[in-house]
Amino acid sequence: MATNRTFTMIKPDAVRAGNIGNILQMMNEAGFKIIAMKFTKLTKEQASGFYAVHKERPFFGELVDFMTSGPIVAAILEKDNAVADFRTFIGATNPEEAAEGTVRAKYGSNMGENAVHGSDSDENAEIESAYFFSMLERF
Ligand code: FUP
Repeated sequence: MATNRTFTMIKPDAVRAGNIGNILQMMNEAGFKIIAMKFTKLTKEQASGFYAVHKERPFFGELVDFMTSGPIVAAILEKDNAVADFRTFIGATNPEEAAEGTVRAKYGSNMGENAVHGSDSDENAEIESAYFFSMLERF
């Protein structure tokens, strides 16, 4: 069963480049409704915890350094088939392989600095949402 919510972050590269507004507008136009939102900066500990699944990968240190290099926007989004539709909407992890018109094709720079995060399963969408937002912060 596909749930109707996913979790996203606008990553430090996109925030630094001034693209928060453009990306939120794209999300809005694609039919994603904001349920919760936070502008914050991850600590090393928080970024390491969020990406714990990758901790043995060679790029882990670089990933944590990048994700803590500046503020991010975290949000929970709602739409039918949210997880799969949002993955299509943001495009492939590597912006060079991302389909034209996707967020990563437009605003991503490379495999690491790829502008946005999107949950890869319903289960992870809830785990990642709970990492940032209590039930009282969800509307
Ligand atoms: P995605 O689900 O598209 O965010 O991609 P992954 O979960 O595979 O990777 C999480 C993050 O790790 C990516 F956003 C970027 C980073 N990454 C690298 O820097 N190098 C890699 O080879 C793979 C991922």
